[in-house]
Amino acid sequence: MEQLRKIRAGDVRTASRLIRNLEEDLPEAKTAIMRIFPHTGRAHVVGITGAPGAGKSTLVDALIASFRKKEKTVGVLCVDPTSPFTGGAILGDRLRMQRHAEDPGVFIRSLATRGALGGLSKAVGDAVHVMDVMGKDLILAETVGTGQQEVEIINHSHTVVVVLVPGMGDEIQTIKAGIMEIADIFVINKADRNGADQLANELASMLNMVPEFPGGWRPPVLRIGNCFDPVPFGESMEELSTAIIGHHRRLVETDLLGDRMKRKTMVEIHEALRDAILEPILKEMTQSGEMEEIAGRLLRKETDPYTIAGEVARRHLK
Ligand SMILES: Nc1nc2c(ncn2[C@@H]2O[C@H](COP(=O)(O)OP(=O)(O)OP(=O)(O)O)[C@@H](O)[C@H]2O)c(=O)[nH]1
Ligand SMILES: [Mg+2]
Repeated sequence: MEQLRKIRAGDVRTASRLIRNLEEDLPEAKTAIMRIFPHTGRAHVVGITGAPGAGKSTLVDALIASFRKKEKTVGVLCVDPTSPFTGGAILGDRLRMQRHAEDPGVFIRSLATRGALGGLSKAVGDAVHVMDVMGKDLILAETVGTGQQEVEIINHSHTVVVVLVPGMGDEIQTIKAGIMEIADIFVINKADRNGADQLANELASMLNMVPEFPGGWRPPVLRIGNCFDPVPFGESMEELSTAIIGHHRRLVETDLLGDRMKRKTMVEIHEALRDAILEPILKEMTQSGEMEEIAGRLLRKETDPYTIAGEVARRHLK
């Protein structure tokens, strides 16, 4: 209870410790989230995704400044699902964003887990709850965009910003593979480069094929030029932060916020079920050596994955 009180009062050390425990998947972290959960739901959660090096962290850093000017408090989660070896990049982000560290209206944490893929998305959802209860108006979650797992992470957000850069041929393919459907705002970053027009055209023709946008929100395509060109870059940041706030307003005005909340909750319940049901079974099967034995049987084609899954389900589910 003391912990909840401190977090609600915005205590950085208590919140940081809890987020670290979430990362480690400690049982006491789960208990803390159970207490916190009823007090969540106030913050506007913004997912920012895009290819490695697209400039996400640079944008997040500039967005913090822009939202602070609008007198909003900000939480930032830098999520690294790719590998345990890229910790250095996250460290770099933290250093860069350090200029905001003295500001009590800003709280920045990075997140990575060694464990199962689903574990990271779960930790992100829970860390968002912590920042929400701290009273942050906006929570920006940066994650590298690649595939399914990343979509799960991004589904913890109300607003999804997809960052693209010109001259990466496979970009559009990536978007088509699932991120397109969940993008609320497109950013063409480094738009001073060749290929920005072509990318904008491709996006426009893709959006033109959508018959109807939920809530009448057609995702805007914002072009953001060189971050080292401060004046136009600053203006673009204004535009982006205004678009983000505008999207949230639209969610509230239409019934879409309820849909997003539901999407968020569904992801959470799936993750909690996986944690409660699937993970213990996998752990037991691994520790007993059964998994190893199954792998052998599968390799020798003595059985198939569906038969195995059926047997395991019959054993564990009544
Ligand atoms: N020329 C130019 N370089 C940029 C711009 N924005 C970012 N960069 C550079 O691009 C590199 C990657 O930027 P980040 O902001 O770290 O990109 P990111 O998407 O967060 O990268 P990851 O988190 O590693 O996926 C850095 O060296 C930035 O300085 C831009 O507008 N113009
Ligand atoms: Mg980054």
